[in-house]
Amino acid sequence: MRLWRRNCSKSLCTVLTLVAANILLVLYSKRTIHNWVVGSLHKEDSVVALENNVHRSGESLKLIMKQQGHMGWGNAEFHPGWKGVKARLALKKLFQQRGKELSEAQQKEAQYLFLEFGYNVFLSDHLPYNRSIPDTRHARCLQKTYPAQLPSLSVILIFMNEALSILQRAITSIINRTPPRLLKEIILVDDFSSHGELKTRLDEKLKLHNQNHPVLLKLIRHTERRGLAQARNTGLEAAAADVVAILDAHIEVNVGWAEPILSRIQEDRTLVVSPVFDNINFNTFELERYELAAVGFDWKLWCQYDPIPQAWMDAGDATAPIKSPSIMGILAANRIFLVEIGALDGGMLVYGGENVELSLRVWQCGGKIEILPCSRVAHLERFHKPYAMDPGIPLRRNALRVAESWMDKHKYMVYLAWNTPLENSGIDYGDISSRKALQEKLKCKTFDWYLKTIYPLLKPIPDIVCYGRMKNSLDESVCLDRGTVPGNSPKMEPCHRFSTQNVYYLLSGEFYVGELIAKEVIQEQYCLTDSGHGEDPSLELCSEAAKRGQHIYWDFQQGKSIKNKDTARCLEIRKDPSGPYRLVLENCTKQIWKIEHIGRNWGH
Ligand SMILES: *[C@@H]1O[C@H](CO)[C@@H](O)[C@H](O)[C@H]1NC(C)=O
Ligand SMILES: *[C@@H]1O[C@H](CO)[C@@H](O)[C@H](O)[C@H]1NC(C)=O
Ligand SMILES: [Mn+2]
Repeated sequence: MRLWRRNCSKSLCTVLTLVAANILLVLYSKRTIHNWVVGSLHKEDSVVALENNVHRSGESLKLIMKQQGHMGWGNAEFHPGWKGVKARLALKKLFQQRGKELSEAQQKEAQYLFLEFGYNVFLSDHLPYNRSIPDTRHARCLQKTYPAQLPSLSVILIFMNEALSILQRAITSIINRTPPRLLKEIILVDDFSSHGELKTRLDEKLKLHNQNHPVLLKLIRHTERRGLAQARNTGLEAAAADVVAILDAHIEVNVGWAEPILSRIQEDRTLVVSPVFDNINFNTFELERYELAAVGFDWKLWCQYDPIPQAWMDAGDATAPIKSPSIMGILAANRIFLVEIGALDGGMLVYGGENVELSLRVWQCGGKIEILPCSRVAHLERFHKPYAMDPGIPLRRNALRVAESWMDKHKYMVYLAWNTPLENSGIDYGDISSRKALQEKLKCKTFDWYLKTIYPLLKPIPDIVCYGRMKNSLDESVCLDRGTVPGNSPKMEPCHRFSTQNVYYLLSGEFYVGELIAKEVIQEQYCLTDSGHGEDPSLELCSEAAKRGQHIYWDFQQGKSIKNKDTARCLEIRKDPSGPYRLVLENCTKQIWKIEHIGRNWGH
């Protein structure tokens, strides 16, 4: 999840800051992360360096490195810097705060557990399962009353290699903070964990719970790894209550979380609702309150917090449901309705994108999505996920599956954002006939309707004529790169697959450099600019550069020069003696450029 803290009166400012931070975060290369993670361990004199540690920690680190967004496979991508920073900080804090009290063996164990699970298991194991957390609801939520008669609730907790103490704390919070008459069952779905303590020890713990609360807990184990969407479906199939709440297992529900959900779904069975999340710090386990926000996504279908709709703010009721384009993943719905609209897409692999698929289907096929401000769930955001794979790989594959299933004529935007060719992408997104059958059966509306009616913030850009990495024929091992952030100097860098080397050439003559933003309000797209003086090209915010009359329009055709329409200077590269290639603006010498994917005018 990308997060930004929202302040009603300063939302735009907050958005801008956040987007800038995101751009920064995508910049770090594999080597940087390696230096950070390993470097920080080396510098941690008080602890045993990683190399001295058990072999498995080394393996875990390799796994993490892999998950931090290496560049090996295809052009899948993850935000490595963000996770790298967190990893570094977390390890540092872990030992600064606890290092003094811990024996060397304990320190090793804590470090091993941290790398294994992506959060401070050592600390979690020492915190009570029934710990109190701050009530983060708005004061007005406490005055709300709910009908005496409410639907029954099945809670589904899905997990894969979660620490047992985390699961125990989730279960305990649900039992203690849900009215017993409403809580029919808690269904645990294990997506084929390999971790030992989740086997017999979990069985024993569940038996203990069921002694106090007969038949409350059920456990279903997948016999092979089937991914998040399937795990959610498995839980849904087993559920029997009127309403299902499908949660991650690394959560603690807060007081009064269930009543707003149950009463709202009782009022309207076509609602899919989400609680508001607070963050459980993965190192300290302290709760960080998050402000209200709507949930959206970008064209990579990566989820993002969006501004709350103006209509909600105008209404002035802090407890009112917030209409939202999407959900983060955790959801509650009428069980029968959720099955009617097709549950989760079982064709999704690993995780990522399944939340957007469900969201589009809900809105386009007759349902609605709301965030309920009075229902709060604390969620632990790990610094790495347990699925042993670069998350960018399934995320891109799943995103293309969503695009092909639901986004009709706008699907090209997902390909563009992932820098993937529209034809012959080589990516197998699986059989989508079940999705098409649902569209027929439920008479779903178009994605165009969804964009116009539900999510006007997300803007298609139909006039991108070519996109991808851009190379000069003098040296095809280097690509135009967005350069250091903060900063506005584009560079030639060894080619890689992160979005800092994405280039989009528009019919208007603009060159977008870096990640495709394409969201209204968030005017953070950078344009290649000729300032008119000096040799150096720069990157300027497109919207502002256009207003200021800067020279952001270029003539370009595949295999030709890049010539500024105003200054008539060309973008060229020049090799300094014994140095790398440098970008310059100069009188044209017929250097030629190529962009990876020949596009077209995508039309309307
Ligand atoms: C947690 O459980 C213990 C033992 O049953 C009890 O003494 C304690 O008061 C509980 N704490 C909370 C916050 O409920
Ligand atoms: C570039 O071209 C202009 C106009 O043709 C000329 O006046 C100028 O001297 C040239 N600059 C260089 C560095 O050759
Ligand atoms: Mn989660």
